Amino acid sequence: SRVSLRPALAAGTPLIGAFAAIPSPMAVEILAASGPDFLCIDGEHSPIAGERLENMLRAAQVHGIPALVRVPGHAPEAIAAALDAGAAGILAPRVSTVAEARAVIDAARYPALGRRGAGPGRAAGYGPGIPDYIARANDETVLAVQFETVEAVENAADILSLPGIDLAFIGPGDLGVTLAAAGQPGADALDAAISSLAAAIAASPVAAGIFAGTPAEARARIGSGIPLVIMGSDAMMLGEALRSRFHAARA
Ligand code: 3PY
Repeated sequence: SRVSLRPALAAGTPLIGAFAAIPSPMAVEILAASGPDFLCIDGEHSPIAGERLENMLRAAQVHGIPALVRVPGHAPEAIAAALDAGAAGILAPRVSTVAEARAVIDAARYPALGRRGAGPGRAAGYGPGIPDYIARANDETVLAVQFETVEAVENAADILSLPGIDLAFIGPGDLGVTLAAAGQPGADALDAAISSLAAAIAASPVAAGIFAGTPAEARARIGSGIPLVIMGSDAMMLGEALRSRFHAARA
C-alpha cells in the first residue's frame, strides 16, 4: 500500500528519518522497525538501483514506513524508475539552478506540471489502478530538491517559486565543501548559508528539511523551524554502534 508524506509536510509536522545506505532489503527492515517517520533510500552515494531498489521499497512498505529515494542525479530515467517502483517520492541531489529544478520537475510530475511517462507498473498495482494512480500522483508523491551548493543559495528563491516542488532539503556536508572551494571555509560561513536557505524556504510554500549527523543536531534543527530531518544513515549508525561496543568491551 502506498503511503504519502504530503499531508505531514504540508502541516509542518516534525519528521525524523534516516538514509538507507546499506544496499539490502534486510537493512531496510531493521531500519523501518526502529521507529523512523520515513526513510530515504540513498541511490546517490550507494550502489542501489533496479530490482534491489524495488525490493528495498517493498521492505519499507511491509513496515508501513514511507520511503523516499535519493536518485543518483537528474536523469529522467532514474527518477521515473524510482517512482514507478513505488517510492513515496524522490530527493534530487544538487539542484542549484532553475533549469535543473525544471528538469527534475519535468521527470517527476505528470502533465500538466511535467512530462513523466505514463507507465507506473508497481506503483499503480500493475494494472487497473493505473488511471487512478496517474490522476493522484502529482498530489501524493513527494518531489524534494536538495540545496547543497553556493549556487543553490543564490538561486533558492527562484527555484522555490516553481510549481511542483514539495520539499527543499539542505545538505550541509556538500554546502560546506562548495563554500570552502569558493573561498569561504568554516562554520560561520556554513551557518550563514544554512540560515539564508532556511529563510528562503520559510518564505515559500515549500517544506524544509535538512541532514543532521546526531540526535542533538536533529533536535536543534527541528527547534529552529526545519521540520524534516534525515539523521545519518544505517551504515553510519552500524559503524558507530560497533565502534562503541568494541571500545566498551576493551575499556
Ligand atoms: C550533505 O550534507 O551534503 C548531504 O548530502 C547529506 O545528505
